[in-house]
Amino acid sequence: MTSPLVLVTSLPPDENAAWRDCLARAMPAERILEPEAISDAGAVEIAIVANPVPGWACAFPHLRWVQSLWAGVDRLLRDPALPDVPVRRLVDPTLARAMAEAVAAAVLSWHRDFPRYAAQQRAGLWRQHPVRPASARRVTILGLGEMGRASAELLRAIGFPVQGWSRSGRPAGAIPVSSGPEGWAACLAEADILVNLLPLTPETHGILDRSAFACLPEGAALVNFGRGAHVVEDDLIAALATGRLAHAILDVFPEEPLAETHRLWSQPGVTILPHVAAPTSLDSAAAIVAETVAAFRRTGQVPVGIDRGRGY
Ligand code: NDP
Ligand code: OXD
Repeated sequence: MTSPLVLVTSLPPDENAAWRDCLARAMPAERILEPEAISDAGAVEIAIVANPVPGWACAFPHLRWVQSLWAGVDRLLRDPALPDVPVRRLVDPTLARAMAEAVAAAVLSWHRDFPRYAAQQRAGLWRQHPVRPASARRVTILGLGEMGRASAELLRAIGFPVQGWSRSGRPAGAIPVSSGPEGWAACLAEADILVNLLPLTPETHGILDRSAFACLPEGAALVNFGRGAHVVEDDLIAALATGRLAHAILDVFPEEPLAETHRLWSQPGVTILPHVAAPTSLDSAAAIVAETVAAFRRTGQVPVGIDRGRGY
């Protein structure tokens, strides 16, 4: 009999059960158990995780690899007790499509003045503003990975001039890509709307700070769908106060949920979303995990994980 797969999450019990059932349907030949149900923890080789509590892996001394159900693994990697085994993150075209939709919704809502009209509605004000064509609104996407590329392609199809910035500057179809410190200031200077889809790593932590905002054109908008800790909050608020930034649409925060008393809730020029840009689709994620597990069972080869040194 093969060893069980352990499912370790910090999700509410109903969400945890939904994942367990969905994974079990995708892998009928596997036993998928929560940590409490495992009698021989030493036999466990594979862990499937979603925001597990730090230290979780100490109970499983013979893990061979870890599969995250999230695309971003920053929180997982911050756990000092995480063993030195391959960590796989979720790479799922369904997730990338959902992200592209959310990015397009955010960019279009700012581009077509929806926040302004919402404010006018609250004041009972009927006033029309001139419409600018998409072709006259430049969008820069930070991070041209799975999420960034899908988003860039959709925005380009709508008619926005889109460019990207990444670590390697790897070509991304028709999207111009710059990289490194050389490309940084220039791609910000051309960002009427800046979309952040970087992973959170030691290099990108706090990357959206006062000096970054100072490079943007006056009145730019920020869409942060990456991670909250990319943004230096005091610098964001200062940039909104001076008008350098006209608006920020924020889906991610260093502490989630955002505290009820947090100042960002009532900060003028800020739209808050509760981390909903690209929710993981249980069915497609479970199918992807099932394929990886099946390949491991067939070949005995541990799958390749993310680059732990780079942090993504
Ligand atoms: P990928 O790993 O596919 O892409 C990451 C991109 O960021 C790559 O283009 C990479 O460059 C670039 N990058 C990484 N480090 C640097 C750096 N130091 N300087 C410049 N560029 C850098 O990740 P995904 O696209 O799948 O996901 C990105 C992030 O989106 C996740 O880590 C997560 O934080 C967030 N996310 C948010 C969700 C939400 O609902 N809000 C849902 C899912 C993800 P290169 O191409 O050279 O490797
Ligand atoms: C993810 C996320 O990383 O939901 O998958 O943010």
